[in-house]
Amino acid sequence: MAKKRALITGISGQDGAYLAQFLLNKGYSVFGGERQNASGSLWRLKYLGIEKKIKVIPLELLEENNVNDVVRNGKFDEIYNLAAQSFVANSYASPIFTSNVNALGVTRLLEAIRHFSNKTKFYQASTSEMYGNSNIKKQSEKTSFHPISPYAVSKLYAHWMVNMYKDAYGLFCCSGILFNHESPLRGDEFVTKKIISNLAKIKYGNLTKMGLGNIYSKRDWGFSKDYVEAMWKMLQKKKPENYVISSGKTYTVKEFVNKAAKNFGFNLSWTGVGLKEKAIDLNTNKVIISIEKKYFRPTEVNSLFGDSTKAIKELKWLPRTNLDKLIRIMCEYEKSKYN
Ligand code: NAP
Ligand code: G4F
Repeated sequence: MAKKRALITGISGQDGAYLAQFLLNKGYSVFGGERQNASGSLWRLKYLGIEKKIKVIPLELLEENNVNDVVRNGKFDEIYNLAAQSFVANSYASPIFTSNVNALGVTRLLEAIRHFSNKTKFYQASTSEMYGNSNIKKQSEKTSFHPISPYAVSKLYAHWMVNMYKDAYGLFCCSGILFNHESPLRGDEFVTKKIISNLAKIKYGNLTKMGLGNIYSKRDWGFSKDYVEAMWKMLQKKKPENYVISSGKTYTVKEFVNKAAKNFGFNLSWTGVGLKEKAIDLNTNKVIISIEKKYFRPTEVNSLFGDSTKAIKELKWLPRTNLDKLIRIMCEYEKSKYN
């Protein structure tokens, strides 16, 4: 039987790398879309030892003709749209670019599928950020959306477009509403990676301290490698449906810092409030974390806490890696850079 053909947009990103690895193990031919003016690095694919197994093709979501050509010529069985301007904090400075890629980029892909490849199944990377500050304690597929950043608004547009193309044109398209997921391959700007890589630099390198923003926001953090499996499972269902994918546990950023610091042998003591709050390492009596205004956002999602009951039941999917284990994996990776 011919190998299934999958296109992953955003192949250079965290999830792109783990999903590519997962699909190769399933026997797929994997094509990866890389944008023009890309960061130029496929280091994540190299780290996983799969860069030679992926057929990388130029794919810029801002370019309608490029999107049409790739979809028309690719004859893909499945397309996973992971490409996005994915950093919430940056979306306030670049709301138009963020919308063009994250919102209209998805319409370009859906239109291309509708016109040139309407049997291709489509996965869209939706996000828990779409819930905003929900008054529902645990967010599920039934919880209503109140996006509060340009990023979240752009993603909700895409989410509803996917629903619309499914209903109006009968395309097999669906969205995974994924809560935060992390790994050693996470971008340096995201808080988990920032905390762990900076703790490593403080312990083994030349950094003396790091600044953070709102350490009281809560996130439901899981492991990217577990979450990409759910994306694939969604496209193997008979009918397309949306699913929440989360760990079902929530922690503050401060709790994350405390757990990560223990992995490096720091003995943290917190003092002060607001912008005066800081963490001292009692081993050295030095301040290693301070709070800095520049890291606060104009609007903040205070708490995310996911309910994946539907995915657990219908996809037989489980979050296998708890936060302590995830932090251990990420810390070991950073420590290995200094050995
Ligand atoms: P990521 O590491 O930031 O990767 C984003 C990818 O999109 C990169 O490959 C990037 O290319 C590419 N890209 C950006 N603009 C593009 C454009 N105009 N045309 C084509 N490609 C473009 O993100 P991730 O953590 O893997 O997340 C994957 C997807 O899931 C994203 O859509 C994100 O919004 C969504 N999501 C993530 C999480 C999470 O916690 N990780 C949770 C929910 C949803 P460059 O390398 O060139 O920048
Ligand atoms: O790691 P973050 O930047 O992730 P955020 O904003 O939750 O978004 C991530 O998860 C979403 C799913 O919910 C994805 F859709 C999105 O693409 C991305 O992957 O920030 C997490 C929390 C925020 O509350 C932020 O205000 O950490 C807080 N924070 C505190 N200090 C900080 C910092 N965030 C960053 N990036 N840097 C800080 O210094």
